Amino acid sequence: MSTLSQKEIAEIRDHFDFFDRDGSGLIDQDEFIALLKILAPSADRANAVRGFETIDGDHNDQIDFDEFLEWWQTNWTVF
Ligand SMILES: [Ca+2]
Repeated sequence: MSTLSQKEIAEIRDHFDFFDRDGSGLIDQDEFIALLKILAPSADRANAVRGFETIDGDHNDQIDFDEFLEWWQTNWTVF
C-alpha cells in the first residue's frame, strides 16, 4: 500500500462516511449496494455483491475503513 497524505486520507474518509448512511463506522451490504446503484447504475446486484465480498477482506459482512481505504487505492473503478 502506498503512503497517503493526511489530506488524501481525509478525502477518502469523506467518501466512506457517504457510504456509511447510518453513521455506524462500518458499511454493510445494503448500504454498499444502495450507493453503488448511484455510482455505477450499470452494475447489477450480483456485481455489487461480488464487489462487496471482494472489499470485505475479513468476511465479517461489513466494510471497515481500513478495507475501504485499501480498495479505494487499488481498483474501485472495477465497476
Ligand atoms: Ca470486514
